[in-house]
Amino acid sequence: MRLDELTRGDFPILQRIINGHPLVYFDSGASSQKPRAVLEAMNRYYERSHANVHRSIHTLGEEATELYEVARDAVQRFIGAPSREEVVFTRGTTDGLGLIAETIGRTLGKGDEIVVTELEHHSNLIPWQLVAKDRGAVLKAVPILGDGTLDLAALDRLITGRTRVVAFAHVSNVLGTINPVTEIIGRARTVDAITVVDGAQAAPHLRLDMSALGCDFYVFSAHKMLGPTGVGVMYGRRAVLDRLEPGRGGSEMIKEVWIDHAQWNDLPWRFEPGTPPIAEAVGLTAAIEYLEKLGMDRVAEHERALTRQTQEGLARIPGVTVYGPPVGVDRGAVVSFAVEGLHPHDVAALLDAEGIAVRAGHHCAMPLMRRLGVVGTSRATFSVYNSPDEVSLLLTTVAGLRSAL
Ligand code: C6P
Repeated sequence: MRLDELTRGDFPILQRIINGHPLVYFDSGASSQKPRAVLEAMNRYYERSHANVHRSIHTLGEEATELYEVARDAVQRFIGAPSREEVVFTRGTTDGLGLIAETIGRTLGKGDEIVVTELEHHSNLIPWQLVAKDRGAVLKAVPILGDGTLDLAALDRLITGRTRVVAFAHVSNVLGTINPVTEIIGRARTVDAITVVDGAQAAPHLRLDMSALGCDFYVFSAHKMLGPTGVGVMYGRRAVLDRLEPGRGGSEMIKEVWIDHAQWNDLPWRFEPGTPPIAEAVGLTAAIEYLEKLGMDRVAEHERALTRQTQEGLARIPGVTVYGPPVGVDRGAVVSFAVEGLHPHDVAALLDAEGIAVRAGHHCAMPLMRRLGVVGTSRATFSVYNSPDEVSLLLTTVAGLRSAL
């Protein structure tokens, strides 16, 4: 059975009729839909076990803490992290990247260099701009080549003895490019730079193994991988976390506090100030269990097929441009395209009139838009519940837009 046939009935929202048409949801890259298992787990938690975590010894306090820490075990397993102490809950990818930038930022000095890439989401660019401005550090970007892949020869030139941080996306949210993570990390290692990987568009689609990747930090959001909004993960390599002062403080991230100083809590709680997103972590456990049951290799294979069908089909329509690595090069579940004569927003609006949800605009990657020479793109992104028939509908509808011009 195909994955969409297996999963579709688990997603209540997919029953919706939009503008008189059955919903075709091709915007999972912005936020995926949620299976009933996630909704029920969160509801059950609030109905039966809610209390704050790590502070109350009453039964509900213990139950909530247990459920929250079980979520950490689930994440550790899902991303192949060597230890649970390396899994820190955040509010999402942006929050995680901000936390890392603030934390590492304090260790940077004038003239230190931060290397990012031209295809970064603003969430992996602006925090570094703020840090660079604050510390007098220098921000450099690895350019992309014509096929949407990174210019690794330029990376070699940009990494110098002053490079302290190399921060880059695992998968581009616009082009779908899968960056060669281990290769980039290998080069960053030669100068002992800290590596930060934005996994927002990879975690929902690829089998992850932190031990194999060897990065210092890896961040992602639950809401793009069938989980709830408001919770994300910052994986941090223990050797690095151990030597970093917490970037943010308050609440239960301490052991002992005096007026003028404090002693930090153990990992991972040292990096989790304030009441965490507990119900959301419970929802994330359910999302991970759902994905694990399907099998991440199968998920990747299903989405790879949809991506390829979309790339090939769109490329055959006259006047349609498809961005990013060509067919045959492995990429994430993302296809950005342009329809000649139509603004990307018009494409999205016309598709919405047919019940097809795609995203259009700059996708929070303005430097990349500038590099591509466009104001924006239309973008279809896929998840486990999408089918080849839905892709066929997208293709005929886009072809119809062109011939109606
Ligand atoms: N990209 C998209 O439609 P948050 O919003 O914090 O969960 O994720 C931010 C983020 C960071 N990095 C990458 C590569 C991303 O794709 C995103 C979110 C969405 O492409 C919304 S702009």
